[in-house]
Amino acid sequence: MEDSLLLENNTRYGAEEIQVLEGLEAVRRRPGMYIGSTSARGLHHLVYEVVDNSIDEAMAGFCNKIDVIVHHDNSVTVVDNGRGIPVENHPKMGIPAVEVVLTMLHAGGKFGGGGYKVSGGLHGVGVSVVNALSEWLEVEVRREGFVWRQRFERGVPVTKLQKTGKAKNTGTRVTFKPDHEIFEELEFNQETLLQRLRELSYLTKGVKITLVDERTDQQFVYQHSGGIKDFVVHLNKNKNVLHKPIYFEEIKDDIMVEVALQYNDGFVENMFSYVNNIHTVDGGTHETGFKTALTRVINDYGKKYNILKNGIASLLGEDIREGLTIIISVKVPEPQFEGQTKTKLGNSEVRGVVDTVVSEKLSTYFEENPAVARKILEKSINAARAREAARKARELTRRKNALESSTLPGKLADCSERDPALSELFIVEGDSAGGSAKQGRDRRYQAILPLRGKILNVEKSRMDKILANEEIRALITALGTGIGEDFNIDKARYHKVIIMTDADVDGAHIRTLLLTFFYRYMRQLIENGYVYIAQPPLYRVRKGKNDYYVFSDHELEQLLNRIGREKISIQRYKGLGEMNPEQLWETTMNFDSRTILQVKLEDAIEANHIFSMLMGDKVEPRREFIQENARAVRNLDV
Ligand code: 0RA
Repeated sequence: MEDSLLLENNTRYGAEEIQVLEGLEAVRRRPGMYIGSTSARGLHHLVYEVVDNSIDEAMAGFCNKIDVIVHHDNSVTVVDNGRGIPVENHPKMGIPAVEVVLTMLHAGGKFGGGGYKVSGGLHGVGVSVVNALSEWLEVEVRREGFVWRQRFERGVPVTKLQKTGKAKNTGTRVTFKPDHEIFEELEFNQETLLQRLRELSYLTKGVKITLVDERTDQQFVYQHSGGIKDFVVHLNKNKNVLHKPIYFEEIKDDIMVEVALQYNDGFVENMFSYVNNIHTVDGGTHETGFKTALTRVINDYGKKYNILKNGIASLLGEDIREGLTIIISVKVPEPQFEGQTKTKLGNSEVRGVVDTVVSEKLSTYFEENPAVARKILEKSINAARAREAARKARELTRRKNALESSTLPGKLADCSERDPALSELFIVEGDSAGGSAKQGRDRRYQAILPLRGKILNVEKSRMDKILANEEIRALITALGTGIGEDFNIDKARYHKVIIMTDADVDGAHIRTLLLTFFYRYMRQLIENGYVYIAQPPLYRVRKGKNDYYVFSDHELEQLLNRIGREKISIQRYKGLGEMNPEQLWETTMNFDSRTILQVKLEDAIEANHIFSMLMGDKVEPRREFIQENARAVRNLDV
């Protein structure tokens, strides 16, 4: 064999093995290329990657149950009841197929038994990547009447595939521990995982997805027999809806199109689009196809039945989409993602397919449900009439709000420095933390803007109402940039805008809200790298005269291992307000010792997504989220 390598222990490595090692090496050397980053986001992608494989199995019709278990040591298990990864020897490699799937880059799809692979976007890189980036990974396959197991370390098999018992059923179980040599952050965030699993459960109808968090002893179950139709109902909860949700799906030219929509009596368009289960924030050809079709179908219907008269010759797309909640999910064999953040579908063939499918299905629906068609037309005509007037009125009120007024808000404690490049603005949650920050700061370079609890209430409202919120207006004035179309980055009064919130749920909430706000109305602030998140400590550990500040549970473990567990006192900071000015300065604000995280556009996109789904338009969404989960727990199998 020419293409081979003689190892020290005299085993000869063939071309395939070399390829495997080189593959793993490449992944470990440049993990960001495969999973985006090695931050918390990349860490969570590992789970999504494994779950995606089970979702593929569900979409192929062989799996209806997926369990995700987060263990105490932040290792994760994903179990499904699919066919199990094949165990027979791979014809070319001469090793079990499951080992090939877990060690060869992009090997996952090669055995695919038809159907759609969700892979292709941000993740979809294959379980071998998860394997390469895990300290260890164990796979257990139930297939052909037996249980099979194999263990890997940093992607390299350390056991052969072993038959360990008999099995009546089939399925795959993968347990992995993310490698601390690779990831900056090792702790899984329960809500982040729940968010994605819930979304997947809507996108894959019928499949039952469970998250068991052994760290908190909690269990959550998501299952939606109606799929994206249930998703639309969920988004329209607490709204007055005009009709039952409309749902259809069709496969055309190898592209699967699934649409669910429902009008409410509000004025906001709420569209979520997905390609192979990836949320396409920036839309693309599938969205365009849908919009074109909807506009045409409604206009045609209006003309055909003489509803469009009285001076309105035709309706604009934006008129027709007022009050529309819609999910479009397409499955495309070879998706092309475009744009800076790769969240826009580029495949031009999809536009025509979606247009055709939506046109056919919707016109049939309207012929069969004329009452619904009339309601939608009536609403659209009102929208068209109100459009001009509304826009003028809106602009007037915005001006009146004096967002660009030169008087700085009273609650801002400004810095004395006038050079924006040297100035920082801390946006601080709560008056008491605001007080500490004002006392603890370096007043030459650091300005403090406390946000009162009231900002929490605005989660009920849509963004346009948030703009009327006093706290937000103070923020806009303090920043000096103006907003939306009038935004001018050159007027920014600070080149560091640092969000400093409590390390609890409300804090996360306010951070999400602020990031969403920046993303929608001051995107350049993020693109220019001006937005940061402060990292206050989670614990203070006191031993004798020494104080140690730690920033995660993982760090706490490490510290305790180092300094011992005797004669110590541990304080968990529930809020910034629990720190005195000196502590806040020392741990969080001091230029020399602090860590601040620069917000990337992707972080803001994620925040925006979470905001729209969880907070944007629901009454007391946070409580509802918890209740929904509580309900889910009661619905668990008994
Ligand atoms: C390759 C081929 C087949 C299934 C799978 C992979 C598979 C992979 C994963 C990963 C997690 N769960 C999974 N379940 C299945 C099809 C095998 C056949 O034709 O029977």
